[in-house]
Amino acid sequence: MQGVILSGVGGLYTVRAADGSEYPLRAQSKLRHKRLRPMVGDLVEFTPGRGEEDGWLEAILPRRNELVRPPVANIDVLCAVVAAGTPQPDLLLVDRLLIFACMRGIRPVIVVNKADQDREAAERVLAEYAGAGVTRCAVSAKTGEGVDALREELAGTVHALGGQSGVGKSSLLNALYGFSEETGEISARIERGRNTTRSCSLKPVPGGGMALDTPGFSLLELPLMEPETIKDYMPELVPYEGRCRFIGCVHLYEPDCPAREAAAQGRICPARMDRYKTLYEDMRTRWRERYD
Ligand SMILES: Nc1nc2c(ncn2[C@@H]2O[C@H](COP(=O)(O)OP(=O)(O)OP(=O)(O)O)[C@@H](O)[C@H]2O)c(=O)[nH]1
Ligand SMILES: [Mg+2]
Ligand SMILES: [Zn+2]
Repeated sequence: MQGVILSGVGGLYTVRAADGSEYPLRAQSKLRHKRLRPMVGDLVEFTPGRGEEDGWLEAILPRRNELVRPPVANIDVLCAVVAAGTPQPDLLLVDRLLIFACMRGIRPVIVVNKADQDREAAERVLAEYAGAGVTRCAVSAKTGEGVDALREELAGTVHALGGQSGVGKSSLLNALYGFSEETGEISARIERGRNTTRSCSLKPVPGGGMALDTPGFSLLELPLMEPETIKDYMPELVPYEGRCRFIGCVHLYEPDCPAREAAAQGRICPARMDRYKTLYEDMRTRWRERYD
């Protein structure tokens, strides 16, 4: 039979078959010998057991993508969540999440939550990403505004919410699906942070998709890569490939660069270009120091 791993705790995996039934399974020793570690989100082949623990997980089908923290495979959509009010949006984190999603073949969606707090701020953030080739939603987990549209956008996909602490990721899961995630103020979270489990699970949601149920996905830094490749994951810059005076132009320092011109004229969002520069320079430093 085939199914998807919803969760795994202490070597016992819960696998959901196409008909919605769930099975507790352990990994067959041949998987363990091959050092194949099943992950939440894996599509697997298995033989169900009769009792609680005598079913076996036999094969892991090829992964489309995998995240490390949280450890999960085959994500379709990554929502980069920010707040229109507090905390102040960290758009550099949003940019990192978008680039990361693009690298991994995951569809990014920008969600500006807490639109009830500051509608204009919400619109400003959405406007910055007009050219970024992403779906953009303004929502409020509190009032429910925009929540139906977001649910429709995510229907039928395996999705995860990422973003700073306090932007309302858990509140959104609750508003979208009636989950009962813990939400709260920063102080309470730090208190709890000490023994928060690192595990995550997938929860089937109405509409056929699954949501990643986790404290949240935050990306402190991009995976190490050649700095020149970052531009390939910025949809605003892709059309300029090969149109600059210099081959391999990174659109930051070179003369006769139509992408820079576009940013100067506001056809590419200048603030996003500035953040691209920050990401590029950070990566250049990391790339130079990669063997230290
Ligand atoms: N005004 C307003 N407040 C909200 C909204 N969504 C969440 N909040 C509040 O923001 C705070 C943080 O919400 P959480 O859902 O815990 O945030 P989180 O992103 O899950 O935070 P971490 O779990 O720490 O990553 C809570 O006090 C929520 O009540 C919203 O749409 N509007
Ligand atoms: Mg949370
Ligand atoms: Zn250029």
